[in-house]
Amino acid sequence: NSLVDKIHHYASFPQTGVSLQQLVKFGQHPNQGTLLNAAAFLREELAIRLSHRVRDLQELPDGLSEMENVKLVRGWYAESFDELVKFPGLGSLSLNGELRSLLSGGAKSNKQINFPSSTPNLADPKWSSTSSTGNTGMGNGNASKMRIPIERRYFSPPPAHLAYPPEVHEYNDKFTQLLQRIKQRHDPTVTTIAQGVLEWKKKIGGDVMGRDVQGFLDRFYMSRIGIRFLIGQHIALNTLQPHPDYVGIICTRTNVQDVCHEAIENARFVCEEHYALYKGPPIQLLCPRDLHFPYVPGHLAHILFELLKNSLRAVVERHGVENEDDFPPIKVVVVEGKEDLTIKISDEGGGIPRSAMPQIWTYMYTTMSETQDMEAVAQNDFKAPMAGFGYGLPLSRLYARFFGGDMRLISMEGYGTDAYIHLNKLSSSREYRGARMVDGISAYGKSFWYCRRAATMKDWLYPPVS
Ligand code: W6P
Repeated sequence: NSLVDKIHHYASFPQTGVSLQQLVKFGQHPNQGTLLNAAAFLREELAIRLSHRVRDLQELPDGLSEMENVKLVRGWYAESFDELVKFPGLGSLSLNGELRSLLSGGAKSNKQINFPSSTPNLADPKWSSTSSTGNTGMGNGNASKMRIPIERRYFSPPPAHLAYPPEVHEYNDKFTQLLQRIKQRHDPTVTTIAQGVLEWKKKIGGDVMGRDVQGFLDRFYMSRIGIRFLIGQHIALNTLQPHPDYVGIICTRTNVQDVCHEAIENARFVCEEHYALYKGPPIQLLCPRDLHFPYVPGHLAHILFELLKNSLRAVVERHGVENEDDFPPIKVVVVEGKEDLTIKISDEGGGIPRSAMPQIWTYMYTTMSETQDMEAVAQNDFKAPMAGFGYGLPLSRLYARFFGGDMRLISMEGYGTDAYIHLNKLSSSREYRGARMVDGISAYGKSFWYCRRAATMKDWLYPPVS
């Protein structure tokens, strides 16, 4: 089977890490030439990453690979892989000499926006119809000429030499649409794998998950975050209205207080709905008003929302819905250090015994009975927000780790829990692949960073004091 062979071939290449810095720098040159280079890079890189996942899904221990839902997900990965490798390469475009040399990386390399070059063997025409994608540096001599100052980029028409023929735009749009379809196809991956794991757990009749399965799921979901991040970034660069603070889905000035505020509102809302409360436990936020750093706001909001829900649930269940007016507040403190940005969420929800701690991070941990789990998953009710599925915490920690952060829980059984979110201000994408990081760590230059202090204490308080 040629698809199996192709997957096997691509899976023999290592995946290439991409740092946040590369993406920001690249995204600030969003003209057609570089977008096409991004398409060429992504087509190959995604094919490699997807092929690795197909292989991993085939090699799961103890019959987990044989679960119908796991096979279903594997099928999606193979299908998306197939669509990517079948997508015509840049070689299919009839381009003029200037653009061709721009895309083939023949000109001098501009190190500043150099994307990782892909694995050389894939340039073999046997595997890729575009030999030019083989070693395409993202930038080159011409790229520096095309550089448009950030504040003018959005509002002036492109210089004449950037007006590419319609087929270039068509090619670019088609590729973006392919990525949109692929992203959508994989939307139900987490729920479907979860269902597969539950079936498997039932079949082997065990309640404990081996370390190998836990490790597999960590790597698998981390990889998924990376793939969807790359796809989301490309789609955003091609479809979203430009915004001075955004490069694709990366916000170069993610305001921590704003994101905390939003997560607090959402978590409290969900809590109030779930427990039919008039007012959920109060949440106090202490955060410098102007604290910002480059990040994907959606990732941070997701992490905060997840932890806040856990704290809210613990407080409500410890103190009882009938004591609505006497809930002890949950305290969120945000502090900026030189390297780290740390968010601590403290609740008085009674804490967790140390013996239960390791379970918190497993994909098996749940506060619901198994049958309830099965039903909820079957109904695709994964988002049932307060349900306590047990996937929220390990997944949130992966989101934190994705850009070099981490998450920790410290508990005082009988009193409450402190959750720490550590974020790396010098963010760079680090994906886990086993114990080893795929990505090199390239920090931002120091000049990029500046720390502003709150003018007065009231700037630090939430709700805002007027
Ligand atoms: C708890 C259990 C928990 C998990 C995660 C975050 C906060 C809390 N509080 O009682």
